[in-house]
Amino acid sequence: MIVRTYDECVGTDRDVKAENGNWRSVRLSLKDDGMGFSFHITTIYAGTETHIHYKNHFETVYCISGNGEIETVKDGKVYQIRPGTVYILNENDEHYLRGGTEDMILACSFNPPITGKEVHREDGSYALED
Ligand code: 9YT
Repeated sequence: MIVRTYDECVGTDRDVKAENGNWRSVRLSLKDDGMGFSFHITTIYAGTETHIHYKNHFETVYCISGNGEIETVKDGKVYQIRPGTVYILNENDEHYLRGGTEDMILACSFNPPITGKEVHREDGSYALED
């Protein structure tokens, strides 16, 4: 069994901040744990907008606290995100993720798992490992 805490991950390689300052993500579990998914606690800062298109990954996201919204690009639909909301990107949905009036804390799971070396690309995706 593997046990680690959020506080242990803060300030390590697992603690990743977006170059544009829009978000911070603490990756509690990565590919090398061998679970088939990765698990992250992500903070989306209030008032920010991030274009995301995980073409190579499925992601499920649960809102723990704060508020924000997600807009799907293909149809322009806007969904409010509040504590208790889950959104499931089962179609690799391209979207805009917006922080609301306060920072939003999200629990995120990726399949396939993130390795920890990915960089958010121009097109909003992460590459698959070679
Ligand atoms: C909400 C969301 O898409 N989170 C993604 C996690 C974060 N960008 C990361 O850990 O790379």
